[in-house]
Amino acid sequence: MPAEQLETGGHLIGITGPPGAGKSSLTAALIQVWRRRGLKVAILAVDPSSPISGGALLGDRLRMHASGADREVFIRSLACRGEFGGLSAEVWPMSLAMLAAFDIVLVETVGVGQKEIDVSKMTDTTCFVAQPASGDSIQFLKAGIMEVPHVIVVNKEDIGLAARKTLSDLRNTLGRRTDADGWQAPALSASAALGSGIEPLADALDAHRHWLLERGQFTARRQRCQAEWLVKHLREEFGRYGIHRLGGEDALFATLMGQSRRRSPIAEYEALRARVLRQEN
Ligand SMILES: Nc1nc2c(ncn2[C@@H]2O[C@H](COP(=O)(O)OP(=O)(O)O)[C@@H](O)[C@H]2O)c(=O)[nH]1
Ligand SMILES: [Mg+2]
Repeated sequence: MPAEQLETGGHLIGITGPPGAGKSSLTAALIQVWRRRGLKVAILAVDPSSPISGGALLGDRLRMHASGADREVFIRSLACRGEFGGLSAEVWPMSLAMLAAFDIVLVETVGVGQKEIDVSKMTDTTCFVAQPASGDSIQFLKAGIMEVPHVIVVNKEDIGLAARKTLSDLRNTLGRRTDADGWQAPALSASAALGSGIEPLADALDAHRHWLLERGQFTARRQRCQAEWLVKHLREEFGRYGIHRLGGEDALFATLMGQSRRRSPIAEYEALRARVLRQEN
């Protein structure tokens, strides 16, 4: 077991993609795989189109698949969106806190373009669910509007040709591109309806986590997420003025990344907040 794994605990995963691509369906299918592997799973569904029914839908799917109530699976539908460039500022510390009790915390968000950036900056691993025959995601990738996710999955492979074509288009677009860490995102095919391709999807998500752990980049990634969150949250509360008071965004980011002692995001936020307020007096 890589040394980092002991201190970092669970896996924080973001699943995003256009409405109707099958994020909730794939999540329900993934839960079955993870439960078979003996993992405790928490799901936070952030769906602005149907904050309540989104979660209820997922709950229904689960009841369809799982027999009886499962105490090791936690599902919440969150109606918090907007203040944080898409995602509510609370989602990240909440999901991080949940990692103490669950092996996997998955955040489902709707995204069709720039919005994915939010969740990709909050999670260890980001999974993008592509809709067959929709060229949007490919255009966003090509234009560099969308950050390359860590895992791409074309859902609904049961519909055949259109799904295969989207998969090959995506693979061509991705080519040998890697993210800033050097990870090359795999593009997979699955069907939540048939339950096909779900094990490989779970494996690909886990492979990215292991890849980060083996390179000692896992903790650094978490730290980067925390720094992004702190800076964004501070900017939201105090505006550019507040960030300026703390030495400017670049310097603040560098300081936060350089810290060896890690505090919880809330404790860190309170400390920074106190510094801004002290200076204002
Ligand atoms: N044919 C087919 N339909 C699917 C599949 N997965 C989901 N769907 C359907 O696609 C629609 C949207 O699914 P949902 O999981 O709610 O998508 P979300 O909005 O991305 O969470 C629903 O009507 C699902 O039944 C699949 O693998 N194959
Ligand atoms: Mg959904």
